[in-house]
Amino acid sequence: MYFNKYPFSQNFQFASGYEPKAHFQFAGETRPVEVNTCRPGIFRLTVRGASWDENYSQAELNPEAVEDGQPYQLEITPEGAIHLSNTDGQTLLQSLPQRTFGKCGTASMFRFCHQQEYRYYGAGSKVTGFEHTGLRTKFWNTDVFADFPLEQIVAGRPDPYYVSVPYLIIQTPAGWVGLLYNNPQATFLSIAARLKIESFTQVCTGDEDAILIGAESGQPDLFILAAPTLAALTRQFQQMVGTTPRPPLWALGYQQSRWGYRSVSQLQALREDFEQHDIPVDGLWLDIDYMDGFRVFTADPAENPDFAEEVMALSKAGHPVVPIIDPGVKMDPDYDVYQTGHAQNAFCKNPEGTEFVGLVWPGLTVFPDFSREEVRQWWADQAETFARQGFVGAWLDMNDPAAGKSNPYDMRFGADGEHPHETYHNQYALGMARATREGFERAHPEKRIFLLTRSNFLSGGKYAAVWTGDNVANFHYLRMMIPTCLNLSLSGIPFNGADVGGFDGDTCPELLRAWFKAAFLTPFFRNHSVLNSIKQEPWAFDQKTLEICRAFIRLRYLLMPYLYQQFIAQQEWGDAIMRPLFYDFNSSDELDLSYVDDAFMVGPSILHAPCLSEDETKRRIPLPAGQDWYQPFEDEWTTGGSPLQYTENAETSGVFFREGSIIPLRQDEPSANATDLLHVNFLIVGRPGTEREFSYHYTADDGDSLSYQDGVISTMDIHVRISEKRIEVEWAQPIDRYGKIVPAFSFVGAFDEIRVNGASVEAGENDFSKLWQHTMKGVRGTPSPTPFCGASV
Ligand code: NBV
Repeated sequence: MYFNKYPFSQNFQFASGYEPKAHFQFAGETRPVEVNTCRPGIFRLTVRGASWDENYSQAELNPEAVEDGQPYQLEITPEGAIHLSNTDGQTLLQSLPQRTFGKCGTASMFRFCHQQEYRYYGAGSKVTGFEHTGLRTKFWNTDVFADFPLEQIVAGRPDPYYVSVPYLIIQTPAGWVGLLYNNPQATFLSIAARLKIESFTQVCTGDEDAILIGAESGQPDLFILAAPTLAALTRQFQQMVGTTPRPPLWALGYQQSRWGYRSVSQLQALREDFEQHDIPVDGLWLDIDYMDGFRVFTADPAENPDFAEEVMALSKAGHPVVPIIDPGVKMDPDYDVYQTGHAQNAFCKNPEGTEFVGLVWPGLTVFPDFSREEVRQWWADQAETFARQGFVGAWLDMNDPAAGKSNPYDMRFGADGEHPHETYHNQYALGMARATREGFERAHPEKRIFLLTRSNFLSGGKYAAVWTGDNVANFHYLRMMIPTCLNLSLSGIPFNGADVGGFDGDTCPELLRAWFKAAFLTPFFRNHSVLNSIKQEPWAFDQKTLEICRAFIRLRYLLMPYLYQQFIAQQEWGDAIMRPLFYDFNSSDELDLSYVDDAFMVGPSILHAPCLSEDETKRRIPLPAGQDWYQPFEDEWTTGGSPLQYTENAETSGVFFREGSIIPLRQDEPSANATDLLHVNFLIVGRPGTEREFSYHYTADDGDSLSYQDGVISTMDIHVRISEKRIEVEWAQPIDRYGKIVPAFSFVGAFDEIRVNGASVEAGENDFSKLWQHTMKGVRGTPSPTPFCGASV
């Protein structure tokens, strides 16, 4: 697997014809092909023959689970050209006759026509940029710091990256298309890419106007999805690959990690630091040094003498301890995990048929073969025993898989090592996540489990959230966070985030502040840094940095009920959580949203456009048209449509609430981490002086158990009517099995008359801007009114 070389279409033989429901024709041979319409708007083309008869993909794809879709037409001509059109006869995507499907030995590719107007997104986790025109990329889960020179990482765009999702999203003038290559081996994409000889002379390859999607080996299995909007396409794709299970609330809170946290007593002290600095925090994370000689599923008895009791105690106090779990098992005959794994033939083989040995933290290390069900069961048993010590979450690392300097091609899969490395390489992390989740769920059948993984594969979002791996503490990686997270979000892994503050190298106060501000609304929010780097907890630098980090963490907790609703919508329908602006809005003549990679939506109602450069305090914010926006930091209204010149000061950021929405907030002071979803302050984002009606549906549950699956939830429906300076709110609670929701309401702007369920509410009891400012201050001892905010009714 060469990172920088790609199958070249000139070396491919393209099918000269297509026999419906039968095969592609090549000179002297045919290849059977199956074409299915799985659901309206979801087509599948599977080609067989020679080495392609079996598909080794372990991605769980379930097109039958897709609720609705629009009818589209997929036609394949006798010359093998593909034509995708909508019911109005408009073409979304097409390919050329006798130049659509090609083979080159074990490799395969589909070739489609690129159009100038197309825009491209998705492709999982990449740091190559947001919109993908011109990109050539491979999918090969990579331990980036091990496989690229540092100088190429620090200011560069290393590719391939940790996660493989061979899924390309295409915006066409007639609708949205998704191309998914369900192939676990080394897959590739070339999107109107131009080639150079020795990086100088550009040559014409004939593929400048083509989209190539294919694999170096393995069965060609192409899904083509079509939908009128990106939101509809994303729902379709998410429902097909599986939506993200409803997470425990704590996983949405602020997480504190660092390579160097090695004992639970250290985490206990950390917790006290948070308390002392009046900063809410949820998960506290343990990196590899907590283990006994880096043996997975153990704890160092010297550092952690009362491991289970201490873990339980912290967890009971509301701070789940999240331990790192590496797949590598120390090759130590006196270590029970190695013993049982060895006895059960659980480890990958080398070509000579003995256990494949890699070189990672524990020294000589063997690797469980997660491709096999019986090995996943064995691993789940180990994980179950481990989780019983009080863990409801885990952090899966090095599962690219990383075997150090040992040649990965010597790592084979199957009980007798019968499958070559590339067959399961990209899905190693998927198998590890499935098995670990199963073990943790068995240990805590009544609880929601949270897993974070570094690598992942297509459909893996339902087992584990993903962080963007080892980034660098510099502004380049801060800028890359938004495009990387956005593309991951659209690729079926919506629960994601970056190492806040930067992992490698030393951060500095300016960067830490900027990163906290930029990331406070990303789906996953964790501060993490490398061993021996300068410390980067919120209080590690000066008072100003502490206050800003604290303020933005508190704002996240204030917005926790809103964030949680986005995870419910993800689980139920597959809606993206963090989204590009064009997910909810159209570009206008003045404002092209296609390339906006420095601003994002969180759910449908909040837009965030942070400053991302060292010396940037002013920036242009593309506020979508047809819409008024409320700026909580400035307590001002703005009308969207043209780019806004925004000036950020130390304590503000470009946050905008969409007019016509309702944002559920915490009612209490957000200095504690626990969020009470029954006591909610509904912020009505309605602009006085308009004529408008809008509605909202809110769901509460205990945020921790699975009782919501048995209907133990409470819901609230709210309807708002604004007429000039008068606002009327009506609410009802159709379901209260989890308990009564005790609502409060806040408003932005001066209304003369406010009525809630017919009763008049005094203006002044509900001033949202005061509440926002109060939350920002975050200074211990600030008097907190009761209720903290909102007009109680
Ligand atoms: O376990 C140590 C680190 C961890 O902190 C980081 O987040 C992972 O991405 N881990 C990689 C292994 C060592 C990498 C040099």
